[in-house]
Amino acid sequence: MQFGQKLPQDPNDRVPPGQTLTQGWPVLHYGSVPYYNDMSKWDLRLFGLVEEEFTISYKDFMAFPRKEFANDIHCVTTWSKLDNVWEGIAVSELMSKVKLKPEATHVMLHAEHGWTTNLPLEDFLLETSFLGIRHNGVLLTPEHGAPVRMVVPHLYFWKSAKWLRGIEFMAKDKPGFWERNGYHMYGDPWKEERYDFD
Ligand SMILES: Nc1nc2c(c(=O)[nH]1)N[C@H]1C(S)=C(S)[C@@H](COP(=O)(O)O)O[C@H]1N2
Ligand SMILES: [Mo]
Repeated sequence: MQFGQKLPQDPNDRVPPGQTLTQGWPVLHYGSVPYYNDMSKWDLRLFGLVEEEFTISYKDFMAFPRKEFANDIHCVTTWSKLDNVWEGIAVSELMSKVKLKPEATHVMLHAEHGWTTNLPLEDFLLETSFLGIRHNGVLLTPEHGAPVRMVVPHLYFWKSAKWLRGIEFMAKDKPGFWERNGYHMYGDPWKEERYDFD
């Protein structure tokens, strides 16, 4: 078991300001859930500021080595869920397939149906960020992002794109879907970086 985040002993120290604990796992997203019936049409694309684009098939993606990750997740709508145990693919595993151009500083995650979210490259590359496949022993359901979702537990959970299909490397920060609609560009739950309406 790898504890990526350093989780304090006292559960109260694990709940950011303005958050309330939930035992369940709410489903939240914009638009409809994609249900896949032909995985030969699925791929994951690494593009933008890379020396050579890399597209991986479902079969090859699922053959990547997996690891266990444990974390707490914090949704901007104020629920937090502690002690999640995931099986996923380390970002470093994926990144061993591409060479980044030196100008790359930010990442745009592209999900099914064109939904996007942005984050700094540094945050994407953290050892605690990963591509999640199983949650608490169960394969991700379509509602929670199957076959694979991004998990970036140190930021509000909207940065954890469900139904991930592409990772774009960029030379500057650009707003994704919710960020264009008033959500914070970074989204640190400990600083309550929820919305940024100006
Ligand atoms: N593709 C996609 N991913 C998404 C979203 C979305 O609308 N589309 N919503 C985000 C938001 S706002 C949250 S809180 C989490 C919710 O994940 P869950 O439904 O598994 O709890 O997914 C995030 N990832
Ligand atoms: Mo959210």
